[in-house]
Amino acid sequence: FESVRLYTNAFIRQDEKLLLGYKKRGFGKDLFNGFGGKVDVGETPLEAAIRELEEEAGITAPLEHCGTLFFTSTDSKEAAYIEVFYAEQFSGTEMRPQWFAISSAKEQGLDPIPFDKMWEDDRLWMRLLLGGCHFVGRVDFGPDAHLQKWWFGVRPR
Ligand code: 6U4
Ligand code: NA
Ligand code: NA
Repeated sequence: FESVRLYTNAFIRQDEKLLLGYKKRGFGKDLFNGFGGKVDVGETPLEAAIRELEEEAGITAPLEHCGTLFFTSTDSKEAAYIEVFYAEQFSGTEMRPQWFAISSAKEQGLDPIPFDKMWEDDRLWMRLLLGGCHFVGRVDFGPDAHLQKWWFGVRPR
């Protein structure tokens, strides 16, 4: 890669439910994901995470930093450095966001987390996030955004 771009990604959990949004355009189109985007000049990752959560989901939440991811891709000269945040409460209205069941036991008839409609790496680290770990990971993507290699380090939160 020739350059690195800094992003945020924020996940809201309530008991056994996880809030995700369906991306309608741009990078990651047609995938479910947490809420986030590019960190603007003069912003900290936490400030950007709070702003993007407001812009994309219409909610505010006491976000806590829970991990760091680094992605490279053979399809791009730009690597992605993503600060991941989570919260267990939020306020505000929800519109595009959708709840999914965390445990295999389906909660209130919700669908399970749609890993087949998410970035391929999410299944690697979501269990760390939901399991209470602080994590750092690097994922290298090959052609067509398929996983090639990954490395993860974890510690308790
Ligand atoms: P614009 O429209 O330029 O303002 P912005 O909302 O700033 O866009 P966007 O939507 O391109 O940025 O951000 C990409 C989002 O996708 C960030 O939340 C990071 C996330 N993301 C990128 N690669 C990912 C991957 N491999 N796995 C993952 N999330 C990824 O889980
Ligand atoms: Na975004
Ligand atoms: Na943005």
